[in-house]
Amino acid sequence: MDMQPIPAREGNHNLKDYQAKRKAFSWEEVKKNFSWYHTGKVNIAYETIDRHAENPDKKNQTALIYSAPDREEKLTFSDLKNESNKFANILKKQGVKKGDRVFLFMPRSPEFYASFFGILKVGAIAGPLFEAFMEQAVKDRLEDSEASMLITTPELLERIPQDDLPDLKKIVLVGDYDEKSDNYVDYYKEMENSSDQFEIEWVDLEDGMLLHYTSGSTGKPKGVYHVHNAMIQHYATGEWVIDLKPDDIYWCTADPGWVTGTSYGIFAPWLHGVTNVIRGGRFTPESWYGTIDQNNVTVWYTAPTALRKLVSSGDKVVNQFDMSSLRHVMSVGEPLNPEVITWAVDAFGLRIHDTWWMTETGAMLIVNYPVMDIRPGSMGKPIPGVEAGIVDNEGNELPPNQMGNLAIKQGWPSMMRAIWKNPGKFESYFINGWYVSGDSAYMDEDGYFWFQGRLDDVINTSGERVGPFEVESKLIEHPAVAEAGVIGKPDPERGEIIKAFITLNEGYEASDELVEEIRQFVKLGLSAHAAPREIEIKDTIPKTRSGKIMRRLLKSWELGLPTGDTSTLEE
Ligand code: 6R9
Repeated sequence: MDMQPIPAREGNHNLKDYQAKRKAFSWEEVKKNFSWYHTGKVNIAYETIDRHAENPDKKNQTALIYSAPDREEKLTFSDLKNESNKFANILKKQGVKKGDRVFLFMPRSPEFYASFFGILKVGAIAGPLFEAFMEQAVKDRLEDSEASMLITTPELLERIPQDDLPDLKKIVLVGDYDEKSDNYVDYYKEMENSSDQFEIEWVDLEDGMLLHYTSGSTGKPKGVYHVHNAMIQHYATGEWVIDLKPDDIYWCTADPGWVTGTSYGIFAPWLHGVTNVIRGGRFTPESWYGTIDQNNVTVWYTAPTALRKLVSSGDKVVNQFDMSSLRHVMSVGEPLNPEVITWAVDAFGLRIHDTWWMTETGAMLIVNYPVMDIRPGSMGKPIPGVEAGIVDNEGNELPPNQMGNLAIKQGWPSMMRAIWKNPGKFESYFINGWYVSGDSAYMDEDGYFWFQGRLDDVINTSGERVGPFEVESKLIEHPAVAEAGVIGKPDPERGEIIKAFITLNEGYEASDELVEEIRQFVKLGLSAHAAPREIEIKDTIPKTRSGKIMRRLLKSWELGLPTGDTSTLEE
């Protein structure tokens, strides 16, 4: 990409001397910003909410602006403290203890955030799920984590296979319901009678707080386990990268089912005590621009898929809104197209700062600082305290401009501490002291990193990580489907779309109706974002001699590329 770098904006002094900051850096300095550094009492919920609620200057500041088509609400830090205390008392009464897994399966709402912090306050581990998940996706996650409690809404209840989940003791229902059961807890009724005083369960920095399920190229989704210590990096990146200032109105568009929606939709902004906008409801260009305009959002963290949709909605739409409150915009989740950066400079007079990280890494690692000159198409440079490199398959570092595995030297604060109940999987991420990301990239002479692609078969569709295995497994559950191979196919708006190749069982005839029926089957069984947009019926699916589906070959066929080494192809 030979686009000219876009220089840093005047007046933005955050981390001006990048090299000096890197050299002199120690995480110890960052730790001094936390109250536990002085008191020894650790809990991320305390640092995020209660600490501000106990500060006379901050307690009545709006912490959360909730804005949805049918509901507008504001909560102060004091409100959030009280509401989460009440919920923590409910959990305690139900016998939830430190280390228990408590899942949340519901749309974004003030109740979600009260419950989330309530879970952390009793020392339990929170597991947020996308509201879009269907039965199989919900079951896989609750089963693997052995969750004992779930907070959901009556509308979503039918997607929870209660009989198949022996560990799930109680379900808290947020909303009216008819069916009575000893397993159900009425959220509103219990909250009414619950005390807003609660003694927080103090934990260790290395105790668990969050379980985020994410997809790999093989197997079921895996539980990425994060500990309270991650707050050190949430805080630091909130300062250096998000550039949060006390008067900011911040909006992160991500759902808390995705790590971006917790690390940067919850922790980073509230650790810094800023006002946080949470938007419910569906995406439309008008509703998103409107959110910025109405709330005077100053700092905005979003994703390329949404930005591409905004670009294609045209200038006419953006010109109806006042975007002048914005000071700083960032992106994550997929490659940020240089065209989108150019568009943003025209549309709001601002550059978009790309950031790179993963569910496993817990927080940003490679970024474009506010003060950095942006090279459109590059993810930027590693934050202080983090060493990134390009390594070969043995973990040897490669020179600049050579493509290889994007890897990070072990030892940053927000790193996952385990893959839930799967130590082998966890070990497999590391070679020679490096955490190997699964992405390929190169670094230029000036230390900027450039994303090239995924090295495994993981699909990134509209910023969502989808494992082909999960989709294939669901496909072959359909009576008509014999075998399935699933790939990501490049798409200008969504990054990639899911394409499935299937073979049919005896007695089934290929037809458009059948293809649509199979698509719906995945959509209703797994989730809308995991349903293949394209399904092609084949006579055979290419497999290796050991029976593995050769997705790479399917992809080469699809894209008309050379097929490479097919020596392991089954006859
Ligand atoms: C936070 C998050 C991680 C994968 C990652 C990479 C892709 C993330 C990116 C990016 C290009 C960026 N990815 N940020 N690709 N440029 N700035 O996204 O976590 O859902 O686990 O996805 O997403 O492939 O390996 P997660």
